[in-house]
Amino acid sequence: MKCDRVWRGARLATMAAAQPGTGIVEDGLVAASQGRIVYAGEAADAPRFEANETIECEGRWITPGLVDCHTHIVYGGNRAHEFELRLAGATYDEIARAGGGIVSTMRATRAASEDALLDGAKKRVETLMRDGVTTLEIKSGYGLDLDSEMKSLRVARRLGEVLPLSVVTTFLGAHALPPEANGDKDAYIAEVCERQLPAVAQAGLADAVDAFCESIAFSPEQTARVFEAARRFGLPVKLHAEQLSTLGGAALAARFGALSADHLEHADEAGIRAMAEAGTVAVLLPGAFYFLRETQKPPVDLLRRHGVPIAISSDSNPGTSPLTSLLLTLNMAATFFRLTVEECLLGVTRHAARALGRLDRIGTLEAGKSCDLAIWDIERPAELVYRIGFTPLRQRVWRGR
Ligand code: DI6
Ligand code: FE
Repeated sequence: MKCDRVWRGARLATMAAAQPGTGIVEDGLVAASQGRIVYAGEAADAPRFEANETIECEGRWITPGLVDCHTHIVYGGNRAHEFELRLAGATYDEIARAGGGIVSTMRATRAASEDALLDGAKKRVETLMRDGVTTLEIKSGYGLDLDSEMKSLRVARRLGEVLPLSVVTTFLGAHALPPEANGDKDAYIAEVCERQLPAVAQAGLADAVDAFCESIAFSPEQTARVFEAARRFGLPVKLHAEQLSTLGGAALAARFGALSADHLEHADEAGIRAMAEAGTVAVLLPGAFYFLRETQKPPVDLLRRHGVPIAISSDSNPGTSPLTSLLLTLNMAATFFRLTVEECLLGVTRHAARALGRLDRIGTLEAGKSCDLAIWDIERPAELVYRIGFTPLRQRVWRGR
């Protein structure tokens, strides 16, 4: 059988649902043609391939390329000064209410040119890529007006054109209230639903719609309006839910069949049961938990008991998670949230792909999927979670290259 490339002599963690755990194959082979996997599994069971190129992996491990399914990585400026204020005792909430926080990044994002936003984000994305990331979700939400939201989403799309990775975009107009709304959240939500979202959808700039459901942001009722608008344009939804308080965001997300509900530190059992029934993925974001020095952990045992798939993401953003390492994020998920190595690895592969609605294309090593691989210089997969500030990535393969 002819194919473009074969990787052999590798140990695989296929992450395929059909196999137990992480789907370990001790003597594995991966074959790719035209950017897709045509075979991944035991070398002994593989058809005889005639490849244009054969790569000897010498016992290295291959996992699916990693998926970072929740970032706000396109933004202007940074928030180092607010970090100093927090070190001096101010809280995230106080800074946000005093006009800092998301709104300070909004000002810098509005002021930045498209090229400047691209240059800034590109460096951060390249850093994530050194951890083996091949698919990245990027949200808007620092523009908070039509032009700046469109600008941010265009930059996100361009990142996927200038860098060898797949970018999935999410419209997050309902992230915070811009100052020109003069405190009128309902009027701003109307603007998001009637003006921003339709324009973004018609321009094809968003793959999904998100909102920040929180007392410092938008209520469940306002969030529901955004979700109804998304539904009118056929866009799937996801939600920043129960990060700082219990507002019922998890159940709300489930009610709209959301791809994911993210954060969830304060989620209750009713919300988690609803997520399980709806097939909504829980995206845990230990970087924000760490950086805000939170003490309330997400209810991991409840998620396990109800069988909710758990994804893990960097939440890379300037305010609450200035984090650009997905492997460090895994170490945090294990250390703070007590996730197992298997849960961590599934959280940045199969379950993260599902949180993006892309499980049919990425997230596991299975025939038919995009040949996105991370090849690692490690002895066992636990090393990907164990180290702090070290990337054992040998090679990243995106769409077969
Ligand atoms: N939750 C978060 O943690 C980030 N956005 C959100 O909705 C915070 C973003 C920021 O502070 O800039
Ligand atoms: Fe976020």
